[in-house]
Amino acid sequence: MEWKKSHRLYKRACELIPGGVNSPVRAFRAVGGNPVFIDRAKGSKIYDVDGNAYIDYVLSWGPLILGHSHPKVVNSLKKAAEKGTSYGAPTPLEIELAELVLKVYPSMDKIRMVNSGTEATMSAIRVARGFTGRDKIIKFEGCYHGHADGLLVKAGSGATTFGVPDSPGVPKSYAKNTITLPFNDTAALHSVIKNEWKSVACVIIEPVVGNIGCVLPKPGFLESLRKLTKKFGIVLIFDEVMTGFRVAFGGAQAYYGIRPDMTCLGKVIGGGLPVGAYGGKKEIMSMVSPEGPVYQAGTLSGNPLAMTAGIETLRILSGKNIYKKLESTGALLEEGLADAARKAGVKTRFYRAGTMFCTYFTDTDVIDYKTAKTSDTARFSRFFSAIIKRGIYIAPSQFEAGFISLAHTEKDIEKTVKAAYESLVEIK
Ligand code: KE4
Repeated sequence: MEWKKSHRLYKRACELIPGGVNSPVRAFRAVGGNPVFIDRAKGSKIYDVDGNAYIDYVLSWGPLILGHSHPKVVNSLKKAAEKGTSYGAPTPLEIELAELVLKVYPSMDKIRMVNSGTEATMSAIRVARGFTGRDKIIKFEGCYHGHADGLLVKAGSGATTFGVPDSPGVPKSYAKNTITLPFNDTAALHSVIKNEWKSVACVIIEPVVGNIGCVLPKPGFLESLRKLTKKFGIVLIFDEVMTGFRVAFGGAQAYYGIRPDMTCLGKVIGGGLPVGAYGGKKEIMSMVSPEGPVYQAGTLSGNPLAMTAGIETLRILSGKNIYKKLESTGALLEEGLADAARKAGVKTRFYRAGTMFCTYFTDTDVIDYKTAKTSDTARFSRFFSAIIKRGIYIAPSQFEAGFISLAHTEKDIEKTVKAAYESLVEIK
C-alpha cells in the first residue's frame, strides 16, 4: 500500500491545523506513521485519497451503525437540504427525533438536542448541579465524557492516549470539584458517597467504558451505583454517547436493566451528522431554560439536516431483526479474532458489548483503567501497522473501542480475521 497523497496532505494540514487534525486521536500519534486522508466511504468500506480501500471498524468513532452513506439517509438528507440547512427556529423534525428516542429510553421524560457529546455531558452536569444545589461530581478513571474542563480529569480516549488525562489549562479550582474513582470498585464508591454525599450533585459514568478500549461493568457494580445514588439524592447520569443504540437498541440501561436519572446520547442519533442530546426525568429537565433557570443554548441545536439523518437512522434501527443481525456479526468477529490470537500464540484479551469491542495485548483481565494500561501498546502499534496494510482500518489507539455496522458482511469478517491472524504472526 502506498500513501503518497495522504502524506502530502498531512504535511499541508500540519501548517494550518494543530497536529494536522481536527480531533487529536485521528493523528495516529499513538501508533506512529501519518494518518490516511479519506476520500469517500460506502457501507463497511472507506477509501483513502490514494485509492486504498479498508474495511472500517472506526465508523467515525461509532455513529455509522448502518454503515457509510446508507441510501435512505443520503436521499433524505438531499431532500432536507433543498428545503434549507438551518432556521434557528423550531421544526417538526425535532419533535420526531425526540419521540423516536424517548420511546426507546423510558428513563427519560424529556430531552434536549445539542451538537456534540461534550455539550450533552457538560449540560447534564450543570442541570444536575442546578437541581441538587451541590457542586461536586464523581467520575471514573479512564471514562471520557468529552472535553469540558471539569471532565478532563483522569479522562480516557485521546487524553489517555496522549498521556494528558489531566489536561493543562483546567484550573485546579475547577478540577477540585471532580472526584475520580476506579471503575468497578464498589467499595471505593460506597465510602466516598457515604462521606461526601452532601456536596455531590451527580455521578457520571460510561456504563460500558468505551474510552479505555471496552471495559464491562462487573455484575452488581451498576446496581450498587444506582442504589447508593438514589439513597443519597445524587443524580445518576449514564453517558451513553457511545453505548446508546450500540450495546443494545435501548443502550446499556436496557441491557443491564438500570434506570439512570439522566442520559447523554450522541453519535448514532445523528447518523453521522453533529448531534448530542441529554435528557431525564421531568422534575430534573424542568430545570432547563426556558422552562427553568439552568441556562443552556445552541445556534445549531436540533438542526434540520442533523435531525433528518438521526430520524432516518433510528427508523432503520427500529426495524425487525436488526439487532439480531448486528449480534451475529459481533459474535462472528469475536470468535474469529479470539481464534486467530490462539492460533498465532499471542496473548490477548477480547471484550465485546453488543456492537462495540476491543482486543487488548495483555494476559490480565481488564476491569478498569489500571488493568487496561497493562496492555502492551508497542505491540498494539505494530499490530495496527500490520493490519492497516492488509486493508483493515481499526482505531489508531489501544484505548479506543472498535465498532461494527449493519453493512459488515460475513466476507468482511472472514477477511478481517485472516488479516488479524497474519498480522499477529508478523508482530510476534
Ligand atoms: P463528542 O464531543 O466527541 O461528540 O463526544 C464526547 C464523548 C462523550 N462521551 C463518550 C462516552 C464519548 O465516547 C465521547 C467521544 N468519543 C470519542 C471516541 N472515544 C470521540 C472521538 C474523538 O475524540 O475524536
